[in-house]
Amino acid sequence: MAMLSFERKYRVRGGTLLGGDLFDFWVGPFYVGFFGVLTIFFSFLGTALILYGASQGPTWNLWQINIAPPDLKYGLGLAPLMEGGLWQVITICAIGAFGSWALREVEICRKLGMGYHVPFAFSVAIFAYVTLVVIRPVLLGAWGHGFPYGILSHLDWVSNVGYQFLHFHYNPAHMIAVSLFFTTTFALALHGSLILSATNPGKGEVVKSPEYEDTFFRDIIGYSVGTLGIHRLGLFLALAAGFFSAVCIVISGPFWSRGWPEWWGWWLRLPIWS
Ligand code: UQ2
Repeated sequence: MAMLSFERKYRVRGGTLLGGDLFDFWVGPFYVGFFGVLTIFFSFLGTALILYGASQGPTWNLWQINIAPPDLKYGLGLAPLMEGGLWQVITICAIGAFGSWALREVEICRKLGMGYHVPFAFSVAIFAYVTLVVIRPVLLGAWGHGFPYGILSHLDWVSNVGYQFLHFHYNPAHMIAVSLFFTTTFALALHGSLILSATNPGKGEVVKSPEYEDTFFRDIIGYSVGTLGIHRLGLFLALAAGFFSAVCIVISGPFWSRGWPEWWGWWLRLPIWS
């Protein structure tokens, strides 16, 4: 594998959290590390178990393959392998793989003396997943509340859980999460188009400086958030979207068990209307 001219310079020893120098090496372009080994272990085991589960199921149709969580009757206990136990072990593998990947990112950040923004951002995505398959099921008292691993089956789960609360769009945290997702795409559209407009000039034209980017937005709306600011804003919006997604599902059941439209009763009962 070809090495980029600057790559060798950054292949420094140390920064590891675990394993010392033992796994402190690269394979081709990839840093390994203790958590690289752990990521490989959990991903291979988890994938093998998914394939085994599929082989015991009724179909090889990619859309219909399903690894279901245990029945509610098993509560927070272990279930037999073919009755949700596979789902439990696969969930452990998934969390192990995601967590190891995040810690491998941390080790690379430490090697390079960079901030921990990337592993922090990834951790918010892991948090959203863990909320679905661990935190909420534990709060509700059964692993059976986790979502099934399958393309169509997980869509059915989302639909069923949504209808259980009559109309999920009335969930205030869901409203905030959706708004943040849209605002994220809006911010990236603004940023991506602005950068291309400045740095991808036509033939014979010169690349424009960030001052042009600032000036465009000051001309049109009187304000520029700045070249660093737009990236802070983007990270904030995206992480807040993931965070409120986790909030909107964890409050559904553990903290509110009626229809979400009913939650707005407090608004209708405000004394100012009478
Ligand atoms: C900006 C700026 C950038 C940008 C963008 C803006 C030079 C290259 C997109 C404009 C963004 C603003 C005004 C914030 C909009 C607010 C929300 C909530 C979407 O000023 O600095 O850097 O890419």
